[in-house]
Amino acid sequence: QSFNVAVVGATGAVGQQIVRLLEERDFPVNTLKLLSSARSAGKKVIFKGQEVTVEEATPDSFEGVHIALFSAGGDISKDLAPHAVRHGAVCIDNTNAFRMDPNTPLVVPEVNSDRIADHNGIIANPNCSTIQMVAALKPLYDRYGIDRIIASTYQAVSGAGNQAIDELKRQSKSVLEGEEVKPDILPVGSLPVKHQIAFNAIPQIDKFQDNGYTLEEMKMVNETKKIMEDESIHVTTTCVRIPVVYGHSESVYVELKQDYDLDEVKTLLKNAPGITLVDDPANQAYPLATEAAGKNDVFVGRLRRDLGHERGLNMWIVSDNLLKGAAWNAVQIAEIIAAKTPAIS
Ligand code: 11C
Repeated sequence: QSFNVAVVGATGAVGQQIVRLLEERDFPVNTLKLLSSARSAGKKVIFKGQEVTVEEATPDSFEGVHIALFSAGGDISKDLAPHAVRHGAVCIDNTNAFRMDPNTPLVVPEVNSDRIADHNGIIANPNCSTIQMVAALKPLYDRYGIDRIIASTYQAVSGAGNQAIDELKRQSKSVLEGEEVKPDILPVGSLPVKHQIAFNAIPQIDKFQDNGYTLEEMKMVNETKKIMEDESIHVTTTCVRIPVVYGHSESVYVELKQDYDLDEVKTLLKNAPGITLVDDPANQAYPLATEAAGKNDVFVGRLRRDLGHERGLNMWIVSDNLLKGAAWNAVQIAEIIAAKTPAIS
């Protein structure tokens, strides 16, 4: 049993990880089509020892494709995913294009894998900062219920793509060598004002919305409610870009609906799928971006009861934004689809 797979955005920060994971997981690939914008077409990528040439993605690229993984930006997904569906492919979309569409499931397998079956050709992968938070909160939601979430994020530059990684490295070198820093990409490539990211913290990820929150902050608010299927949860967020390359960190304060026992919380998290508990203050053990980078799990620690609210709990949640936050979550969904789909070749 194997599948004709297409990766759209194959040369981007997430696409590269998808291709690597398909190989590492030995995903049942019959043919692999690597697609991109015209700019990256012609590049070569090695998959299982074979050179694959990246092709320009067009509406007809999806003929014969069974599973298409998109991570080339929302506009490309909006344009091309419907064509992939027309050709009979199931699309797993890493962009914001379809996430809040009521007919598109928004899936984190540890939380709501049962929703995959509801798809109409497209399954949306949530935003990276949402994925790691809901994966960690789901066991607590199921046991106690959740009234309120207050999250502050410390996000890696790789969330903004390979160019932002280059920018952080270039700027860090300039600062250390006493040269002038010329910000070019962050906080938002398409906006005129840029800020230094090296040795700085920028409280803006994506564009501001009319309500004063950024789009990244609103993604966390809206996606959390959709994935948890609970509009009553109060969610508020502040998203900050910091000079880290891989791994988003989050300070999450959660008010549970029922009284909780801290040891039970630890046990629930220890036993939860995809979660690694690292919570040993006596030995200064807690999740770190440097240790989460390159791993598929979500790491949780610094668990402590709020000093003013009996049902308040503080947590520190860290995960590799390109892996569980994007490529790994998408490949997990692809694996679930593959396991449930009859043999096709
Ligand atoms: C960031 N979270 O860190 C963003 C990247 O909607 O999938 C992911 C954007 C998205 O900049």
